[in-house]
Amino acid sequence: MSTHLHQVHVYTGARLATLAGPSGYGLVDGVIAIKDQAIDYVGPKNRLPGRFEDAPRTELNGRLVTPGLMDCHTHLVYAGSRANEFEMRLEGKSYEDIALAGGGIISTVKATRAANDTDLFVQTLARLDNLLAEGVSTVEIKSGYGLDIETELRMLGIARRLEEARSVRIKTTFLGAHAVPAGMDADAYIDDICIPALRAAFADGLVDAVDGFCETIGFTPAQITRVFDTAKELGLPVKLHAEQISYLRGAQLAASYQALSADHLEFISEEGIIAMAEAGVVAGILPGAYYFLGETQKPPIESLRLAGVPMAVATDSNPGSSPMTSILLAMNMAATLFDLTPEECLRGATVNAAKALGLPMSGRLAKGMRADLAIWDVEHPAELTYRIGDAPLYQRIFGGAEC
Ligand code: DI6
Ligand code: FE
Repeated sequence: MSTHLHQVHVYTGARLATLAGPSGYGLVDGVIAIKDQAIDYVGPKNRLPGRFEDAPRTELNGRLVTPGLMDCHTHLVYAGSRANEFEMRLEGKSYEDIALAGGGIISTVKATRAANDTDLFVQTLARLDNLLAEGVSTVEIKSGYGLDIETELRMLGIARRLEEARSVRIKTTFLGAHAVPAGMDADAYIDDICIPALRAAFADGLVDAVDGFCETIGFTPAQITRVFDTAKELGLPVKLHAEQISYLRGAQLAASYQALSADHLEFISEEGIIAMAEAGVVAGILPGAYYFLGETQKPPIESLRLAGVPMAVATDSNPGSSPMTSILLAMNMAATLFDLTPEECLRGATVNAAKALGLPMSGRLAKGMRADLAIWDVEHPAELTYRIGDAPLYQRIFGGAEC
């Protein structure tokens, strides 16, 4: 964690992928000046305002500077591993079969409930560190492996505590509607546990947004509606796991609540795409789960693009369907598997991820934006999406401070 705080700093010799406009990398060769926690100037060196004349400087020798990357969909807090289910799937069982037989999410719930806070924290921190080593500044983290009031709150509390251990911004999402606990009725679970857990977590200041798993193996739109109505009453934004393995009109449901994002969307319909476009809902593109589950139905990227739905790219880091802690790999997969352009991938992990998190002052390099930066040992931004297994990070700047 950095202790080097400064008031003003100028980085010279930078190649800046500003992403400032609605399209293009917004490449600028020049300088970026930071004052306190915000970007004060981005542009050519000869127009740097005079007030920065005596500011400390760092020469970047042509290195690429991007906004700090943002992973806007993760389930980073959990205990245990599901390698056994990975083996079962390779022996022919499906993800749904395993879930219906009491494995899947429920097996991670058992491990998470059994883990003490220290173990849960340490296991999560290791995953977070993998993301930070790839220039990530902001991570969204969901609950949903507790499914009881105590453990849902514990997960969110651990997510919040990560901000004290590392230079990172955490956005917490309550995902009580993730799976039905063994032996319980889904409706009773929503009314008697999930919604009270949401109210308790909110009262403790632990919730930034509310999510649900709207699938045939998860919750129905009617059940999600009850959770979303509670979120609305509490003034919390919503988002949704929608149309990943079944088509339940989750995208339309998310749009009707002005959700921040609807994520996965492999089985979304044209009607769902239009609803998202009209409501300004971000599409969370999660190629890790598609890859790891060996799915064949891809999200309709070209239709989303044509409709003007902003696309975010995230890891969906979780033990069951996307055991991945690399945002750069998610970007690479979004390009290789789903045909997003490298520019869309970078936007997906910066400006559009910021949109999906309700953080309009992040994700671009422009005056007034938060000074979360990633400085890379590459010449062109396409290299970030192109490489596999290589994190060419030179330096991370978080809130204006070098990490
Ligand atoms: N996100 C989720 O929450 C589920 N799928 C997904 O993409 C399942 C996570 C799990 O299997 O643990
Ligand atoms: Fe997920």
